[in-house]
Amino acid sequence: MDSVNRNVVKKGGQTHKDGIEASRVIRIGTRQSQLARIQTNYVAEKLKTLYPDVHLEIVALSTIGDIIQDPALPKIEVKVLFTKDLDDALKKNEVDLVVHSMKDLPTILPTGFTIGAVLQRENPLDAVVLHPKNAGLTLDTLPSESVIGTSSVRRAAQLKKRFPHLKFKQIQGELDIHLKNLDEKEDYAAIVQAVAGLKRTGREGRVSQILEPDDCMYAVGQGALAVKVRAQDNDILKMVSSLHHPDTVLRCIAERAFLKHLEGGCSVPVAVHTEIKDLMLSMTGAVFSFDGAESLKENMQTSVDPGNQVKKPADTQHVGITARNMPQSSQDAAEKLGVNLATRLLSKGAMEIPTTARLLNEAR
Ligand code: DPM
Repeated sequence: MDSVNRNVVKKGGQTHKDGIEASRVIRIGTRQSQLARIQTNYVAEKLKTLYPDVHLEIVALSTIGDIIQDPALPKIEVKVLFTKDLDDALKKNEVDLVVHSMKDLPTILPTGFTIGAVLQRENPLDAVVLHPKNAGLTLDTLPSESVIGTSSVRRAAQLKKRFPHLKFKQIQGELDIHLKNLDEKEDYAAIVQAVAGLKRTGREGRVSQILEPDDCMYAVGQGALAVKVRAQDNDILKMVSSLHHPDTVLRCIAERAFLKHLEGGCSVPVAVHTEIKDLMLSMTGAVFSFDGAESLKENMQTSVDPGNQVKKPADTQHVGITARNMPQSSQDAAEKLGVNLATRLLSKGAMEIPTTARLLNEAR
């Protein structure tokens, strides 16, 4: 357990301006992985700057998901494994907040929890990381039959279609393991990972090519950090809400609403692209067959006003996110956009896209 703030704990009874007792110790739970620890430290540092009097502690837990890494498990189940032990700790008041990559959080959170903060999104795109021997090449110029490693069916589906001369193979484990296997073995010509994770772990230098949305659209929530808290813990909710990045909140609400609505109707790879410009939230959403041969893609827009003064504080959750300090109307509009886009894809036949060929290696 490392302590982020070793300031002397003040005597009880003294209340911070945001309702947190100065004597209260705030515990932040994290998984043991390198990315999880870096992301947790980042959030802890932000909180420390905003609330210098509050005593923060980081509690690192190993989770079942860190131990069992079965690539055959559908991603949604993996998400549950990855978060179960931390959820127990949060429920039992052993920790007060948990930092997650937004894209690893299920669209329906376990009862009693909410996402109390969504931090400014890092670059949400995916990047190619080359085996050192291929330096200077791109997915276009890699020789025919080169093997690309990825554990994401979303990436494989899109890239198979776009780069038919390449082969795609499923890889297991986490970012550090992927990179180690890439460099130390001769199995893969390259791997594809989120720019955000590479940047945060100080590996931006390994990015050789950033994939634009025409080549590969990103996963729902990719690049954003989410702070999960107990839905009833008003003091903590109020404290972390100052971390909300309004544009990211609205984009994530739209993306999560889109995914949640699709999950009810079909189970194929899903990808998105969202943007807020001139008070318009624009969203492109797509579904793919596992081999990428079939796909459906649509765009819709809605007007939002993320910076607008809060006339009516939002009192409901939007796809698991609580942002009372942001206008309810914009959050409602973002959620509606996601649902409407999913409905349109379902009406255009998203349900008919084959869900067979689940295993990447069989898909070609
Ligand atoms: C989810 C996926 C992956 C992670 C599936 C997808 C990628 C699989 C992998 C839901 N979670 O993207 O289609 O490469 O292991 C994950 C990463 C990050 C958060 C690593 C990555 C960092 C970036 C971020 C694993 N979760 O995608 O390269 O904060 O979004």
